[in-house]
Formats: sequence, structure tokens, C-alpha cells
Amino acid sequence: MRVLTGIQSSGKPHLGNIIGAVLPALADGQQSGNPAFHFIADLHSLTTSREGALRRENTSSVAAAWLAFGCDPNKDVLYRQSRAPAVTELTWYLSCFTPDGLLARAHSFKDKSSNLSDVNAGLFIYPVLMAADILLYQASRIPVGKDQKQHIEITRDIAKVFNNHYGQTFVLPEPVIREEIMTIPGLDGRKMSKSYNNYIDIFQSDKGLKQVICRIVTDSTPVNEPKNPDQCSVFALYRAVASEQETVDMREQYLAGRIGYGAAKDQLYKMLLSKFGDQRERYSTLMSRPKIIEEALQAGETKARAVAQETIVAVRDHLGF
Ligand code: AQP
Repeated sequence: MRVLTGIQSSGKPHLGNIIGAVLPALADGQQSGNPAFHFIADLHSLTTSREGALRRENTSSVAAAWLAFGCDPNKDVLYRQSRAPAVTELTWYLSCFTPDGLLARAHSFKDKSSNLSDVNAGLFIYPVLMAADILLYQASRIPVGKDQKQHIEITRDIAKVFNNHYGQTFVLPEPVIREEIMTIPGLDGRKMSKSYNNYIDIFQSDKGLKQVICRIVTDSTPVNEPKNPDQCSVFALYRAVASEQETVDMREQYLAGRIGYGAAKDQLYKMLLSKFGDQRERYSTLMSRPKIIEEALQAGETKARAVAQETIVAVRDHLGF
């Protein structure tokens, strides 16, 4: 069983990435007993971001986030997607097995293409590159947020077509989605996303974190009136990191009108500082020591390329290249 998850380097890793992908991937990887594959999807980030220097910086940030949350480079495989270039070769092969209608129906493409001014072909074939990420490494379990479920289904569809035609070549992956974790909302209530610029970077300074939490949009219910926790992004974010009991207590305060939004934001801020204090410290140490990050990545990339090589050789053989 192989666990695999990636995060794009299109911006800073945010709370949605941590809750939706990093924490479940690390837990699932540990449970599997095998080295887990955690990567930085730097090729995917080109669909929305063109600045090389910025990409390098974001790539380091995402790698540091994986390491700060406990990815062990001696055991797991931490790598940059672009450093195992067989993934781009496989993307081309797989794209020739992918009906264009399948890609046109992808929710993520529809959402992004209606929100972005630059809708490029890379954005359209994003799910095929993602299929290549997964199939190249014969990964079987893919911890992701709910938003990525359809992409895993597309990956399975492509793999089935290929396997039916050429015999068993790819492992069929399963998405691992923790149902209790809904899509983490951003500051404006939409899905927290780097490209919507509505995200919470949990690694920023205390002051910056406080300021960003203050910007979470709420309705105008007065301080002492009952509030609906299920329609409030502050509550949704609090629940995503709090324990069960802490969530029950906060829900009661909302329903009884015993807490205003300002105080709820303050509690969210304190909760993030206390739950992620160690990770914030490790992240900041790592960011000041780029050599440690680079060494971890290079060690992972050697292992990733060896696995990728086996798959791509088999695929080329089937296809007659
Ligand atoms: N808001 C979210 N809630 C829960 N999970 C989330 N993930 C992302 N946002 C949320 C999960 O994080 C993993 C990595 O995502 P990604 O960075 O590769 O791409 P994304 O899902 O498209 O994330 P962004 O921030 O929205 O990136 P941009 O804007 O650059 O495209 C995935 O497992 C995802 O489910």
C-alpha cells in the first residue's frame, strides 16, 4: 500500500492544505507502515503562477510545511514533482487516453475558469498531470480534501482504460477523504484557496495571523444575540482544529448568544497559536536553513525517480516507444 499526496507551490501552504491534506497524509502514511510519498506540485503551480523566483520561494515553504508537521525525510519520500521528469512524459501518454469531455466536466476546471482571467490549456489538463502523479508511483491511497475527489475518479477512469487495453499496468488509487472535514472555508466564505487569495497562512507572524483572522467575513448579528454556528466561517475554522469538547462548548456559546464574532475570532487565533505552536517554530527554523530543506528534497527525489523509472519503462514498452 502506498500513500501519496501533493500540494501546489502556487502560494504559501495554508490552513486548508494542512487540514485537508498534510495531516491526513502524514497519519495515513504512518499507518500504512510503508514510506509515504509527499510532494510539492511545482509543475501544477505553473497553471496559475508564472514567476520563477516566487515559485522557488513557495516550493521551499511547502517543503518546510511538510517537514514541520512531521514528514521524516529518512523514512518518507519528499520531492519536487518536476525533479522526476517522467511525470511529464506520462502526462502526454495519458492525455491520449483521456476524452476531452471528461476534462471539460471537471468541477475544479469549471470553477477556476470562471474565476480566473488566464484560462490556459495547462489548467484544462491539470487532472491528467495529477493522474500521472498518482499512477507513476503506483499509489493506492490518496488523502485529499473533498475538492479533489473528482480528480481521483478521473485518474481511476484513465487507469482502467489503459489497464483494459494493455493489461495490468497501474494500481487503481482510492481517495482518502475524512468526511467530518468539510472543505475549509477561506476569509470570504468560499473554499480556502491560494488562487482566491482568501487563505490563512498559519506560519506568519503572530501579528499577521491576528490581522488575517480579523478579516474573516461574518454577518451582522449583534454580540449578545444567538448565532448560527453552521453558517459561520469562524466556527467552521475553529471546529477544524479544536477537540470535540471544545467544539461543543463553542457551539453552545454561539447558540446561546454568549459570544460575539470578535471574541470568537480571538479564540480561533489563540487556538491556532496553541495547536500549531511547535510546527510554527520548526517551520521558521527550517526557512532560515534552506540547506536542510534542499537535502531532504534531494534524498526524496533520488527515491522517487527510481520508482518512476520502473513504471515509465513498462508504459513505453506497452506503447511501442
Ligand atoms: N480549502 C480546503 N479545504 C480542504 N482541503 C483543501 N485543500 C486545498 N484547499 C483546501 C487540499 O490541499 C491539497 C493540496 O491542494 P493544492 O494546493 O494542490 O491545490 P488546490 O486544492 O487547488 O489548493 P488551492 O489552495 O486552491 O491551490 P490553487 O489556488 O493554487 O489552485 C489537496 O488535497 C486539496 O484537497
